[in-house]
Amino acid sequence: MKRVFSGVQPTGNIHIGNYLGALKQFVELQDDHQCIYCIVDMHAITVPQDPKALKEHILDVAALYLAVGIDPEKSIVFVQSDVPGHAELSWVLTCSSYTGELSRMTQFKDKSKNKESAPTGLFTYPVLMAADILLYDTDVVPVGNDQKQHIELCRDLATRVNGKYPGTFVVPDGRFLKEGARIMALDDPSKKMSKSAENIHSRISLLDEPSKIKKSIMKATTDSDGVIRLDTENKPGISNLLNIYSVLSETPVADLEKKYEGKGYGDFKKDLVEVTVDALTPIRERFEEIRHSEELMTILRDGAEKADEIARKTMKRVKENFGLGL
Ligand code: ATP
Ligand code: LTN
Repeated sequence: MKRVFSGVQPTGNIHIGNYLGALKQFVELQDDHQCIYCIVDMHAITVPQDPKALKEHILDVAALYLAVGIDPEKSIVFVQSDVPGHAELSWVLTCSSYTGELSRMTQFKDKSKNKESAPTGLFTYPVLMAADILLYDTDVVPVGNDQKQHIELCRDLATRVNGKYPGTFVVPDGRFLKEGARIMALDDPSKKMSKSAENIHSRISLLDEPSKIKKSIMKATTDSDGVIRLDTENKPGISNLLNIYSVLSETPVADLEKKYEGKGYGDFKKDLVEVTVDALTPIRERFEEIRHSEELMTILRDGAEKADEIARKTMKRVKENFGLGL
């Protein structure tokens, strides 16, 4: 079975962009892959975090993983900082990377824009991400489109090290979802939906109450020509909503365009509220059941143990190939 690895940062409320771009694939892959899903808390501290809130967010993401359908009987679920190999391998890979290639990462450029000096962790973030992936001899990495450049860097690093020390790493492939791969912010469809955006109506979180979902969708930016048609360039707002509707209801966009021919944005948005509430309610209910349970802690502890076992084997090989240690 091919091995899958992916991670989500515990930096806030998981939104439908994370769900449709990443988590939904995580669940689908479980049946015919060996999957490892991580809560990447060490990535979260690349920007300042409140320690108490971070702990809560770690457990939130873990409970959400399970609530969307990740099954701990099939997949390994764990917290990144519970497995020391991530930090260890990250250093080894840092020494195989160049400042030039890291400076070209668009996420770093975005996040450090207008700052006189950026945190070093923000700069080396993609190297830690490469370590996450390579530590488990990963074959496939399901992620949203925004991570393409980071996956490319990971492949470059693996190939570079293998060139020097053959057989060190498995070179992984990214798996990007086309439909729904990039969900845009509801208040500004030129930006991606993000956990960290200030306006809460820019996103729909998986745990939003129906009243909040309604408010955010009804407020969503559209355009003035009143036609419900997919046209990302000229009608980014409606196209984004169509895309969300389509993936949540598993209906092709063309069918939706037909269904709403001659209808207004108001009707369309009302139906989208219903579709969204129907899709998210079972997730919210399951989340409430497990978030404060002892079961969740046991799953994370077991997960870390299993992950560590794989990580140790890789680190042994890496250290041997690099000539590190005794
Ligand atoms: P932030 O915007 O605060 O940096 P984020 O929302 O991008 O965070 P991550 O934890 O970085 O969240 O991402 C988790 C997963 O969700 C990744 O695989 C990422 O590619 C995917 N993802 C994030 N935002 C979107 C989006 N708007 N549309 C589709 N996928 C997304
Ligand atoms: N950088 C990713 C989160 C992430 C990740 C990973 C995804 C950290 N390590 C390893 C896949 C594999 C993000 O911001 N979405």
